[in-house]
Amino acid sequence: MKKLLVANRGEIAIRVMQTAKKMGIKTVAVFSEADRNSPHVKYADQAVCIGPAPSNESYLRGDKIIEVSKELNVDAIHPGYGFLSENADFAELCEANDIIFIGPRSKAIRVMGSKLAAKETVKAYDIPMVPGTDEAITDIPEAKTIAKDIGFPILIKASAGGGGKGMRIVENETEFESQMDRAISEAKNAFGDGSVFIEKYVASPRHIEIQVMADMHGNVIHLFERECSVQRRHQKVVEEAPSAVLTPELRAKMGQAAINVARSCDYIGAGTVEFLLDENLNFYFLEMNTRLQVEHPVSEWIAGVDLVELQIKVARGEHLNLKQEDLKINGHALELRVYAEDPMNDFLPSVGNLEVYLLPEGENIRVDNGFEQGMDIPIYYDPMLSKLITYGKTREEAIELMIEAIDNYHIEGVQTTLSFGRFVCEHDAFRSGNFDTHFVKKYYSPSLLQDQETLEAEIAAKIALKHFLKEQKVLKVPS
Ligand code: MV4
Repeated sequence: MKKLLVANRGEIAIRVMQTAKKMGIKTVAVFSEADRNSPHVKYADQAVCIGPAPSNESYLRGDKIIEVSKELNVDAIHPGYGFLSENADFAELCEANDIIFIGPRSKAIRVMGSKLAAKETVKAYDIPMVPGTDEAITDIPEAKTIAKDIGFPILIKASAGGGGKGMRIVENETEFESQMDRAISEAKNAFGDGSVFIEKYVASPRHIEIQVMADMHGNVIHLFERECSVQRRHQKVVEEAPSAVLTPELRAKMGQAAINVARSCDYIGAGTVEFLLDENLNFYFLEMNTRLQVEHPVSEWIAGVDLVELQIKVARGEHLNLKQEDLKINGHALELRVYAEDPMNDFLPSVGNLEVYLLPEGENIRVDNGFEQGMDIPIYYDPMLSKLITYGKTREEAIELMIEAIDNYHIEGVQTTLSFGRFVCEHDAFRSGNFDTHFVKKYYSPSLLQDQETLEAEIAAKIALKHFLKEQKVLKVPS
């Protein structure tokens, strides 16, 4: 593999190219007209414009990207996350054109893209699943009987959904039919596939996911868990590894379940198996994400691996040289997603110019960043600016360092989620480790951020006054 094209933008494009460079592989960036001056374009050895700003005319144009790859003699394509990363047709197109797709084979992407096909596939592998139906619902009265057996509340999920899209809670029997009708028509509209199924609703779960890595020779390992319960409307905000609540025994069990999920679909490369964990620490398989995830750095830090390097190696056909029994968790890592969104105003995207943009630096701080001072934030894409990652020997150390790093991250020109990250890190529920997926809904309101800012301003004013008075005294003494 001499030349790698990264079919993505922003921080992840740079992140992937960093490892490619380290491995002596030439890099090709693709970019839209909106990204002409973006850091990922400058960072690459070669860069090609693939179309206008809207992603369906640029970053989603698989055909264009293949064309560029052939022209430039590209050996492999890394899709990053989002865009084409979980597009089975694109993986197939790469396969058909003899270009290595850095990810699993198209078949695994397709199976895991359908929640029902995924359930069917893992069935023989003894994976715990939430009680529910495992086939698309065609007969609503029959489904109602099943729902009554399971017990309300239940959740209707779209098979083609995922990441929270196409879900509906049904609290009781009387609303079952109407909710079912709506769910089916919504699924048809959103995904072109009206298949839905039902599950018992797990009321206050944690979201725990396991990082897996598989080679072409049947070796599959897991790289422990990530705790991703701090999320807002299915958008993760803070992630960490390891989870504050897993015991070594539970970790081993969930890790083995994740490995089995990967085996069930002949998985190759980096993947993530999502689980719900209930209050009694029962875990249930939800879905598998067949890509490198945004939050992969926290796993890299505690496991001491470079996941992109492993992805590239297994894509070249190499054997995983890591054995499960040799892997161990070292310390604790925390990630805050820094979005150009206004936490005071319902997290509305806050686009504009990055008038000031200064990153925190230091030992145990990593910033995976895609922006620089003076840039405009394009309106066309996800407004994530960077990921701020901190590490500590203990969870407390990682949290303290995160607060310090947030304070040393200077952004002016747009609103960001930095202040929100500080709120999370200072919250008792977060610090105690006793929280679930309802954390944000339960504890956050903009007024708290306001209060916090006022409090900080007051403290700063007090300190300033103290210094002022001290100086006054110093001045007074000699006289
Ligand atoms: C659930 C659930 C409760 N019970 N399934 C949301 C994302 C998708 N991967 C599955 N999700 C959920 N499935 C059952 N049977 C609650 C969620 C859920 C959730 C899961 C993970 C992280 C955040 C979440 C927020 C709301 C709901």
